[in-house]
Amino acid sequence: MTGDIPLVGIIMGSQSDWDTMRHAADILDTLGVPHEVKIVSAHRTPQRLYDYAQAAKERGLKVVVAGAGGAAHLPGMTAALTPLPVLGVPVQSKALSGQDSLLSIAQMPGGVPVGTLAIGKAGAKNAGLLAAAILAAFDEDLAGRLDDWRAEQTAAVAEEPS
Ligand code: RP5
Repeated sequence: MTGDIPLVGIIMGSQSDWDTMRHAADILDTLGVPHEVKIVSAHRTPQRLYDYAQAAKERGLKVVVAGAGGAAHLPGMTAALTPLPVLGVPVQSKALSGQDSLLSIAQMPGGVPVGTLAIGKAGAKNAGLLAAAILAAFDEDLAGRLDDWRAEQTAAVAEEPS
């Protein structure tokens, strides 16, 4: 679903974040939610960040999913520059296993919210699901696909371990 006009922008601080952030893209693909994927670093490409965040709403995006690791300023800076909801994914860092990323993203000052997910793959997957749920509030077809996905997940849980 990267060909259609994107509703969700997935951004990440580095190529090295893609192994984590691909899980947000995968779930949006599964649910048929048009999205785009970009590398936008708060530290290495600050002008790209400004340009992306300031144009995001005007371009038709509805939700931004931002993943970063370490001193993870990308989600917070994005939230400061766009009125769109921003979902932050703490990428698991090498030095501190993502605790640094988590606290950098979660501990925003009051007034500039970032919806912070779990560290790593689970957080990226849930960010995709949460972005879809936000859009589904205004899209009955998508709401149906999300219900179906959740029902399949429930049906796939065995009652006993094999
Ligand atoms: C952050 O620094 C990125 O989000 C990434 O998680 C981390 C390390 O980046 P690389 O040195 O691997 O490019 O900005």
